[in-house]
Amino acid sequence: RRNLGLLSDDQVELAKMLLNQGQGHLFEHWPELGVDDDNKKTFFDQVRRLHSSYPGGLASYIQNAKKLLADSKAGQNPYDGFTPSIPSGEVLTFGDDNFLSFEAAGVKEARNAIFVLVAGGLGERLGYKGIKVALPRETTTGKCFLQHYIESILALQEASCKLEGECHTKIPFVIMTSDDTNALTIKLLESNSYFGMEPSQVKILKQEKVACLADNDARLALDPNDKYKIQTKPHGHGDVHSLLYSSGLLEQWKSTGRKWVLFFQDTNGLLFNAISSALGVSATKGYNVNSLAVPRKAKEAIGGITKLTHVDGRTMVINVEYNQLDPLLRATGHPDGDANSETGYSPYPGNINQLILELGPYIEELKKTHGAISEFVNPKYTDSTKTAFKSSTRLECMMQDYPKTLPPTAKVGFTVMDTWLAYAPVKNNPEDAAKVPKGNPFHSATSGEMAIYRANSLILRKAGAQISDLVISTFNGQEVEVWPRITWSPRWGLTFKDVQQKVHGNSSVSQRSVLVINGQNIIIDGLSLDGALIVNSIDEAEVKVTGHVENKGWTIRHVDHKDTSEKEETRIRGFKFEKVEQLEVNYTEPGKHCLSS
Ligand code: UGB
Repeated sequence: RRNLGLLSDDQVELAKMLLNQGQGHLFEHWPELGVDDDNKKTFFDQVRRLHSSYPGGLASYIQNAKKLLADSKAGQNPYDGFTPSIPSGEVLTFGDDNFLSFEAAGVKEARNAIFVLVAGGLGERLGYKGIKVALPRETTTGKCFLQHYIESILALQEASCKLEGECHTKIPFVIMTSDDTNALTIKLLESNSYFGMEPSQVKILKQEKVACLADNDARLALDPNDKYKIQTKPHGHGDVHSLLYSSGLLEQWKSTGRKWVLFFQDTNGLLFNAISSALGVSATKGYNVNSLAVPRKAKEAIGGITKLTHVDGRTMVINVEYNQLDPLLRATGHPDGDANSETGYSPYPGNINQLILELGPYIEELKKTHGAISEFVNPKYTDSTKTAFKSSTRLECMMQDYPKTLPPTAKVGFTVMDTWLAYAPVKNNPEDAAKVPKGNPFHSATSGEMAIYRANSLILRKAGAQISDLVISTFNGQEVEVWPRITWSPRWGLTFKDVQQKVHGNSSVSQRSVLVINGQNIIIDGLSLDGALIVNSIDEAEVKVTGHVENKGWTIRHVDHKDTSEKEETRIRGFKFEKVEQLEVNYTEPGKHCLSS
């Protein structure tokens, strides 16, 4: 009350709302008018931000928190009343006729797509200091994840438009950032001319953090270092839905005929191998929601896609997060919990958090929910009385929980792909990765890069080329398969059909080789490679790569992750290339060329 004279009308309203929600402690320490007045005003700036960025405002946040904290204290299981069972979905086999026809359908649809990258996470598990999308996807070319994603979207745009004849569609690309990643993401884009994308195609939506909760009464926590600031933490990737809703972009896109929104995560270097076919599945099957999945090893830190049937008859196909799947199974008559079946995999496909939503029904749903996603709270209690927390907590939400509010008539499906083709995220630091149980994926920078070479080698093999077998090596304590280091630009091998048309069966690549294909019209026909070969060409050139290329190539040097003389990007993968000898050719003139030695 003593400070009322300081506050504007809307600040008074915010203060009243906080007091009504039992938040008087936030003001208890405030001195009289005239002392710390600027800090008090800044406090309300923050309150206003927290209030406006949450669907329903801060009062809703506090009420939701009270309910979820009470449920948590009572040990209430969020899946009470639900029985899990194995769902059925579309299972694709790479390279067969079914796969090729879904891929073709997906490329056709791509001109109606919008891509949304959720990149607000700091990647605490990886422990990397920078933003994760700036990490190299592989170190043969050194291209970062963001560059690869943008080049892949542009390649899809071009291929999709070609099918249409003349078409000038620019596929929109949204990046959700947070205070932790926003400035660095913008800097990465700006200092690289948006990696060839038109800046107007890119929309950045920054998520706000949410207020921390100090106790079971949902009293907001003050920052321990600043008593005029509420402590905040990330709310999770589920924020992407409310941000898209409030941005007004969805309606704009609908009015220009767009049909699909594709969500994806920050460090999956294989994802675009799977995008076209998965989009084809959505379009062909008419799915309102399509989640991409891969076979999952029990206990792997990815959610399991599960069919849930409630005692009241409701059913839904939804991701059950990895820490909840085991208790849910145990509580419903599966004494082994999250265990592998005789196939060696969990019967619940692994969610890789690539969602394809049909835009029209998505907008209709968001009109109802305003993008609010079912939340959860995960307090760490000091003891079994569950009366106090070890540190403040907050509500969280996940983007894959979007289908939870959908009506039973919604068409919710999923598409399972081979892991080698579609999923190799970079999430774990070297120490944690080395401790992963044998047989489970490391999800580290080491395995993420090696997975690119394995996938490209297997794709070329499937196209008929002879690719030498892998060798096994250990980097940063992780035993990984090392295949020939083959990479290509997305415009060269966007789909399997593209690769089939550009690689002829009479070609071979030895295990120690490096092959970089950088240009659209490069045909590998009768090449026998034993060493390092880099082929660059402009679009107007048509290059036939043939003959025997042999040189000393690149060797792989081990790097210890504790070796601080190396760059962090190198240390976390545990190896680097020593470029001993290579053949690099550049075709800069239009017309037909032949590399033959
Ligand atoms: N992210 C944000 O943009 N904002 C946030 O506040 C938090 C994250 P994590 P997680 O595919 O491997 C997910 O931390 O949440 C972005 C699925 O829930 O890497 O542990 C962040 O930048 C799980 O079901 O993953 O697990 C990143 O791009 C499983 O699918 C993305 O959200 C798992 O991913 C994911 O954040 C997986």
